[in-house]
Formats: sequence, structure tokens, C-alpha cells
Amino acid sequence: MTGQIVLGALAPHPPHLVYAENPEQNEAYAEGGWETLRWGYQRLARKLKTIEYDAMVVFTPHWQTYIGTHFLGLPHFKSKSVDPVFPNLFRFNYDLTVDVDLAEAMHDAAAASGIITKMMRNPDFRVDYGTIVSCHLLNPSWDKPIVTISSNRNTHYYSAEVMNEQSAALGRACRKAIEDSGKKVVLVSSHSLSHRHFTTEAPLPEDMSREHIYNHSNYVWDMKLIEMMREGKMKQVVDILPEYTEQTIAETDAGAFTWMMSALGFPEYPAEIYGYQSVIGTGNLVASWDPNEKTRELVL
Ligand code: 2X7
Ligand code: FE2
Repeated sequence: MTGQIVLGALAPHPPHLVYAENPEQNEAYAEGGWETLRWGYQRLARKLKTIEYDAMVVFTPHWQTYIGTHFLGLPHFKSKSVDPVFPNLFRFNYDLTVDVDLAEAMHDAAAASGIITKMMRNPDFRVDYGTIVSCHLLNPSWDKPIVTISSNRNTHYYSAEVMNEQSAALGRACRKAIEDSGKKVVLVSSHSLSHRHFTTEAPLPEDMSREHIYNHSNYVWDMKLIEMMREGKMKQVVDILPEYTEQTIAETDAGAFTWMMSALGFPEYPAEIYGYQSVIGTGNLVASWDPNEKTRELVL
């Protein structure tokens, strides 16, 4: 049977969100915070429980590779992930499984289309916090294998336009690999939207009286993008991403969003919007694209 992408999720990864949930894997303790995003994530996680899928494929900005795109390539990774900027919030003991067959299939399809690729086979490799935060919040039971795809830093080495082209090509290759695999796959684009953040932290990080968007311009840009997502204009969104990325220092610089939209065939149907909130000044949206008309919902 032909494989398929059963859902695409925009899943932001500020470590604050896991910190605020107090899962047993994390060493820090919080009094809550960022509920608008966390409740949105909880609703999306409930939807995911109703969808049949074999693996979650996550593209993360925090595994940065300068020569090519890399894929996790061992069946099991177990260690502690510490956020380098927020070690006070995130020291997470992870124990995860990888769908290596699917990772290799995507690696091979990308290589066949001319993209430089590599499998990560180092057993001591530390999985980045972007992968862990997004996967934990979408599936706290960790009962599905994942694949992580690295962010090849085209935006910084070349330009945001080159990144858009390269990650769209990667999306097409991954889609083909998924179809040929016969598997049902959830795609995860792990990042914030606007991404200027404050350089000092409140004494109590979860003090919500201190949380707000960095500036109005970033807010207006984020809202424009969300409006276009609601209208199903995903090709147009991807076309303006280089400008958006530059104006708001957006985390779309990593290529994840273009990759996911390209793999989904640039949806013309409305996105499901689950919540928008700032985290230390950055703009964050939880959203999904459900190709199945029968289960697609108007959430917010
Ligand atoms: O990686 C992040 C992020 N993208 C946004 C906000 C705060 C921390 O980490
Ligand atoms: Fe990030």
C-alpha cells in the first residue's frame, strides 16, 4: 500500500513549555506558565491519539549541520538533554526509539535528488532539545518511533531564498520516500515564528506578568502569517518566508516549515490553529495541517 503523510504539525520547542508541564523526565520544577500554548498542545496531542501512524518525523533547528542534511540513524538514543541557554529550565532524561528504515529511505531519496546527506550513527550523539520538546508535547507517552532531520544552515551560508529552494527539494524527496515505504507518517516542523527574544530572564521564569511579545512589528507579521494559514494559502506563505524571516528573525530560517509544506504539497485547505503565545518574547504557534477532510477541524 502507498504510504502517506497523515498530519503535519507546527510544534514550537521553547524548553519553557516542558519545564512548565513538570514531566518526570525533567529535573527542574515550575509553578506552571504558558498555558495557552500548553493547552493547545494537549488538544493536538489528543487528536494525534485518534490518528493511526507509524512514525513521527521531526525537522529541528537545533541540530545544525553545515555540510548536508543528517538523519538519526540508530534504533535507540538515551541520555540527558540540557538546553545550553536555559539549563535552569531543561535537563531532560530521554529514552527514544528511531525508525531507522524510514530514516534511511528518506536519506536515500534525498541523496538521489542531489542533496548532500549523512546518517548519524554515533551512539553517543546527544539528541537536540528541539526534537525532544516538540515530540514530548505532541506525544508525552513516547510510544512511537521518531526520525530527526537536521537543519543544514543554508540561510546563513547562502540566503533565505536558497534555504527555501533546498528545503522544498528535501520535502519532495521525503514525501516520495514515505509513499514508497507504505507507512503512515506524522511530520513535525519544530520552531517558533518570530524569534527575537529578551536577553534577560524574569527572576521566576514562569511569572506570566512578565511575558509579552518582543515588539509589535513581530506580532503583526505573525498574525499575517496565521491569517494566511487559516485561508489555506500555504504556497504564498512559503513565498514570503525569506522576507518574513529577515524582518522578524524568525526560526523559519532553519528550513523546517518549507520542508513540511513542500512534503504536504503546499496545502490549499485551512490550517487547524491550536494556540499562539509568546515565550521570552518569541512568537509561537501550535497548528496542524490535516489532509483528511473528514477529520479536519476548525479548532480556534
Ligand atoms: O529554542 C528556543 C526557541 N525557539 C524559542 C524561545 C526560547 C528558547 O528556545
Ligand atoms: Fe529554537
